[in-house]
Amino acid sequence: MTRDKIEIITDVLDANRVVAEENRRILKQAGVFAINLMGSPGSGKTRVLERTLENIGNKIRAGIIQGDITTTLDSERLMKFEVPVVQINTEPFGGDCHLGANLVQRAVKSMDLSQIGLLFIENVGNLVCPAEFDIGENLKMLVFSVTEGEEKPLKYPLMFRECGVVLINKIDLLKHLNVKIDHLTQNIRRINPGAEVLRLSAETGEGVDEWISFLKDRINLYRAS
Ligand SMILES: Nc1nc2c(ncn2[C@@H]2O[C@H](COP(=O)(O)OP(=O)(O)OP(=O)(O)O)[C@@H](O)[C@H]2O)c(=O)[nH]1
Ligand SMILES: [Mg+2]
Repeated sequence: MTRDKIEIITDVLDANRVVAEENRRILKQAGVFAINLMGSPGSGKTRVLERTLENIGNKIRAGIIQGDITTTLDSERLMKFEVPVVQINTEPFGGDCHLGANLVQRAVKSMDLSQIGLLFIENVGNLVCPAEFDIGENLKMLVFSVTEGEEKPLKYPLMFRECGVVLINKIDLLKHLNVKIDHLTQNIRRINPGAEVLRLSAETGEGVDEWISFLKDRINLYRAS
């Protein structure tokens, strides 16, 4: 057999992308819709997961991969739900501030994918680095809390540009802040006009129905594709 093209993996992002594509294939074969859940430390990613698992109903079976530099604290919070949870700690592998496709693949391969239809991968809390790394997800999602300030989409554009959906979280706190949610939304749209922008409070439950309905629509679209 002759080949007219030799593929050269030139950098770490290239190498990561190859493994990410493999992850996407593995997940597609199993019919699993995967979400890369990103956001600053404390923006409410795990709280949103808790709310989602409480409200998603029993037709969609979820699984979770939890990414943290260290500790299993977030996984422990999710143990009350009857869903498979796999923890990745990056500290033994250099303490990266983001998940890479390799580690995600190891976690994915340790799960019984036939038991789930939806996989949340909570990335390490960080508004910058995780946006650079494809991990094989079908949707990149940002949980951004109003306490972070309305100018952040302009200062940290890559994360906002990459995400298909932005959940503006902690809206229950708006009354205590000098943050205009419409201005924040405009800033998100300036950076990424195509992103779905939803508002919610994972604490009070306001806006959760709209989020669940968006999520179910996206899962159905994926299944039909
Ligand atoms: N008032 C209010 N507090 C919230 C809301 N969502 C999350 N919190 C609180 O914010 C804090 C951080 O929430 P987490 O869910 O741990 O945040 P995280 O993004 O998972 O944090 P890391 O995994 O460490 O990056 C907790 O004390 C939550 O109870 C919300 O909608 N409103
Ligand atoms: Mg968390």
